Amino acid sequence: MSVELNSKTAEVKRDSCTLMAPDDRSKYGWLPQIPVWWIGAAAVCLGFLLLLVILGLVAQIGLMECENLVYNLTKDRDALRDERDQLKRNSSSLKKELDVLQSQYKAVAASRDKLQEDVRRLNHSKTERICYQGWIKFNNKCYYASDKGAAKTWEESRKDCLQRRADLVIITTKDELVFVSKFYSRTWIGLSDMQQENKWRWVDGSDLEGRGFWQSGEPNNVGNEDCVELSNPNGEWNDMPCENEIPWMCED
Ligand SMILES: [Ca+2]
Ligand SMILES: [Ca+2]
Ligand SMILES: [Ca+2]
Repeated sequence: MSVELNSKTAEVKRDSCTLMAPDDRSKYGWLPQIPVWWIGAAAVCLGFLLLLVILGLVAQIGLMECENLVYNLTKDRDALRDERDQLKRNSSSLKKELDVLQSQYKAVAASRDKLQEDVRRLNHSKTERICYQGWIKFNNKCYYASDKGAAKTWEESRKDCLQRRADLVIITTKDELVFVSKFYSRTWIGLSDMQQENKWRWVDGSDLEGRGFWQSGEPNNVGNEDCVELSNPNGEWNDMPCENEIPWMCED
């Protein structure tokens, strides 16, 4: 259909409006009439294709990311394996070092034990007393018993001991009492109350502690008895005049 428009009269000449036959349409360049449903279907297809393309792209990107992830994981796994192998090697090396250290420790401990034993022996030999000739050793102390037949006052007896760089014996134990009593039936010991009556003091200046080993009824100070003898049969003590002359015993 064509329409002629007169601009002057603004009228449309209906006569000029004629319908063209279908065969004439191609002659004038007209496209065939496209059904609406076909356009819709094409749009749906295009949309579907577009969706497929997008999905394909997404899948491609996802695949690449997966590949990257697998690559990174494989790399990390290989690194961890290397680290594990290195740790194994380190562990083996440390175990060897530990064995060496344990062996060295045993050797040092054995050496220490030997040294301790040597020190013990040295200390023992250092403290072990050696007595002069003529002296008797008892409980690591040295004793000198006066010569047979010799007898002196208490003061002279003490003087003899001092000249021997010793002093009259000090009895501190029952064992020592028994040991000293074996030599003579009567023996001066280093105990007296000559400075103060009934205050018994040893020659080293110490006071008599405890009850001592007095015979029954002693000390009785009969006739001013200020010096102590040890007398048999059981070696117990008796005070008697210091001027009496009997054997004596020195202790160093
Ligand atoms: Ca003693
Ligand atoms: Ca007395
Ligand atoms: Ca007496």
